Amino acid sequence: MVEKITSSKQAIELENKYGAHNYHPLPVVLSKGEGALVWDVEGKQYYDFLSAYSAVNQGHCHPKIIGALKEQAETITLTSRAFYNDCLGSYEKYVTEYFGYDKVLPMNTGAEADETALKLARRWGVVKKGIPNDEVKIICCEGNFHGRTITIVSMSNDPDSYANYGPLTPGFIRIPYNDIAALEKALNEEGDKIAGFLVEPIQGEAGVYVPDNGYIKRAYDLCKAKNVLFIADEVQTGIARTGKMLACDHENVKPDVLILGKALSGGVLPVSAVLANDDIMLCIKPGEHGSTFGGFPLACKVAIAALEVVKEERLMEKADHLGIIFRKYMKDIKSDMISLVRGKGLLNAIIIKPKNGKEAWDVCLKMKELGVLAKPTHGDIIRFAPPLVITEEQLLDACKRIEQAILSF
Ligand code: IF1
Repeated sequence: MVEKITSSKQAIELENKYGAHNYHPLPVVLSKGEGALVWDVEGKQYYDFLSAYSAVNQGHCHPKIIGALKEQAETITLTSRAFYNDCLGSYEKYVTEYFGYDKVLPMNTGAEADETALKLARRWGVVKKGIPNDEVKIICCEGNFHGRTITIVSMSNDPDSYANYGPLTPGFIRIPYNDIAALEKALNEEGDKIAGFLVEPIQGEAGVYVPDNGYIKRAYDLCKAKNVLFIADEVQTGIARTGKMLACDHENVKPDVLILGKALSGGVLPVSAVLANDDIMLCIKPGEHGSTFGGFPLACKVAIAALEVVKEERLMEKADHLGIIFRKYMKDIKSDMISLVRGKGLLNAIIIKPKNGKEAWDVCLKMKELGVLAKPTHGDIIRFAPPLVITEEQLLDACKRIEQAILSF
């Protein structure tokens, strides 16, 4: 029997009883969304300041994206890649022109796209750079978050991600983030064996950790000098979130391998992608990689609509403009609980100094009460990333509520 949900309490109890306990959500049960707003089962309205970890940049249930979904859903949804379909080619042309690459490899989740990029880099390392198979290395960063598969958690230094999931995948060199000297050292020591450097231009999970100006560009240049692929995980930072189309655009760096996910579908379907030029992408040949759903007709139509919305509604400019307003507002709040405000565009975080035993989690509960949803991370950081379609008026109203929550302690 399918139970009908009539209260938040009931929904939470069901999830607790029948779902794996791999999450610890804020106690709010959402049942509807529109633009920057969401509503819970009881009908209470909130500003969504998480946007499903930046997947819903275009806003909840964007009519254009949902329109594309509906129309395609009634035509054909999935063909597999055993046959051609009449959506994939147009999408591939659109997305490669949009981001300026020769080719795209479509996948579904961010983790799959990261896995794909790792496979592609290893393959390129063997085939093009001449590294012996089984000796290829990839550099990653401390504090990284690239997803949850075994190979990806093998890069992580967060025990929550990797502990007791062994044996882990070898072949990674982990260096401190935002540390050019460490990258240079690793490249000098083992450059001949290194195929790629995988990096988030801003570290999301690490608490919206923004590297020093120039880090990305200098890292890119170092990679070029050693014939190492610069691989950018823009799953969270890409698609207008930080005020540019890609976070790498802030430093005019064009990654050799670009990883996108989340907002590529506006949060409507799991749609991810790896983009690269022919020299790299054609290292993978028929039968050597893929996925049942990757590039399915529904995803293609939804992703095109989602990318069109970003340009039509000038979401880059909006994120840039509103981000400046948001950070200034947060910095001006007179509370010793806010020890730092950081971010770019509408990907921001504040660091909370606990007060009277109250920490970031308590602040989030109070904000929830006052109609703003955000999630704490690492105990003392709150991430703020509303849908980019939020209006200035809505943003200021939300800022007031955030201020009120913080001042209540
Ligand atoms: C969860 C964090 C955010 C990502 C980057 C790949 C992926 C992600 C840069 C994988 C996913 C998520 C997943 C989500 C929590 C979340 C997150 F706090 F854990 F780190 F956003 F900040 N690359 N990020 O941020 O994408 O396979 O999930 O589609 O619940 O695990 P995915």
